[in-house]
Amino acid sequence: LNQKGCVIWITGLSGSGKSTVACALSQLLYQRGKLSYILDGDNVRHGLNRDLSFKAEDRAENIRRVGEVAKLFADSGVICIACLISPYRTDRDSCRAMLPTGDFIEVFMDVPLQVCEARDPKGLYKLARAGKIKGFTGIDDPYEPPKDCEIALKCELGDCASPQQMADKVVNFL
Ligand code: GGZ
Repeated sequence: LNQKGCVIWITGLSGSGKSTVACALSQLLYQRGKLSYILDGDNVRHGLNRDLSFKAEDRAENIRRVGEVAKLFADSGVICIACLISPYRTDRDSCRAMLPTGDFIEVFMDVPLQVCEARDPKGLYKLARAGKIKGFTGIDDPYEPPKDCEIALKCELGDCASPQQMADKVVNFL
């Protein structure tokens, strides 16, 4: 395997495009002969982490487990792309601390709540606004943006780069 493992940790609100960018990035890496694997919060919560809720301590455990698994992938030489809301800075920093310096690349989907809410691909924001989902990130649960992430992918109203362009930025960083 002609590559070194690492963890690319994509954080951001629901609907900010984490999974889409992860997918585009994985394809770009594949084209360059690099093996990657995506750990998506939404998927992992159906299996490994199906015992966890969305309260703060369960989100912390969700992120800790995915961090540990991501580290195993990185150890094996795979580029592991983890995409989770991971709303708390301290949880993300704990994952960073599991890896050698430089092997944890934090990518922030810097997308205003307004944009995520307008997209609302699964109708979850609508349910959260109606009080049918409690503790929804960005509505009645916190999101702490990174203070010094490696990459910020900024997207403003009416001005979002394509997923490919965003994935390109990550590849250039690597
Ligand atoms: C946030 C929630 C919630 C609540 C369900 N808050 O955009 P999605 O729908 O498809 O992905 C989101 C997913 C978030 O899981 P994570 O493992 O990434 O979250 S965390 O890192 O905070 O543990 C969202 C859906 O689950 N979802 N309820 N209350 N997102």
